Amino acid sequence: SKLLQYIINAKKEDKKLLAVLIDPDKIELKNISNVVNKVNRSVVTHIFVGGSEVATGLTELVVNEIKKHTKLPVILFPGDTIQITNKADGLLFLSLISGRNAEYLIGKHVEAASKLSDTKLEVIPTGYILIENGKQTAVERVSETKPLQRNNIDLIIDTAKAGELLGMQLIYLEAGSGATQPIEGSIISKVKQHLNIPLIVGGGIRSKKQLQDAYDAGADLVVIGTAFENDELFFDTLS
Ligand code: 1GP
Repeated sequence: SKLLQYIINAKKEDKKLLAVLIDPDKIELKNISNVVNKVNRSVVTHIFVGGSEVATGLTELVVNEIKKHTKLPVILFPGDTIQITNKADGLLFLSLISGRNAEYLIGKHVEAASKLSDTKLEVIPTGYILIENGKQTAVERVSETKPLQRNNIDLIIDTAKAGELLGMQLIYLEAGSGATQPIEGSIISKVKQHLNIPLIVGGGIRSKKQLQDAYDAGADLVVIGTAFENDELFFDTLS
């Protein structure tokens, strides 16, 4: 459990972690070396790979290419079982616990089980909580679930707590890729107060200030996709 232990240790030492999310659907293979080199010389600590809708086999090609150019850990953040590849180092085994679609709570996991036991991937059980941010996100559409309302803080806290009690090792608060507004600091800090496991936050973070706000509120690891897709120099502005 090397990857998970690293995240737990970072949390203990209050060392903040930053993941870039690479969507295999939105990157060209020939651009990967260039993009990954920019990531390598930045403060980014992890590379997440995944998307809501990715063609069969594409994730493997993309991960293979990324691995050629970096020593950073590459962790799958899959929207579906076809995105599983043993070319990565680990996988967030996501249960969409904000929703009530059995497929995304346990169904896909059953489908993936034998495939996963044939790989050396470090599998990290993760409670994935989608929070409403003003517009419909891909996760909501693909999973056919409703996000939690951001003013229903008690429900958000209880959902995170239940995830921890079920044995999940990480909680991921998600506003959705390309969200208009990231998850508010007040939500992050309240969830954090009730949680013993590390907290991941992502969706709609597009500035250094928004990143810092998420860390200050208690995020242990922040995920950024869109801001880097739109501006490959984005991470250069952080230090
Ligand atoms: C999406 O949380 C990640 O799953 C990242 O979102 O693309 O908005 O940075 P953005």
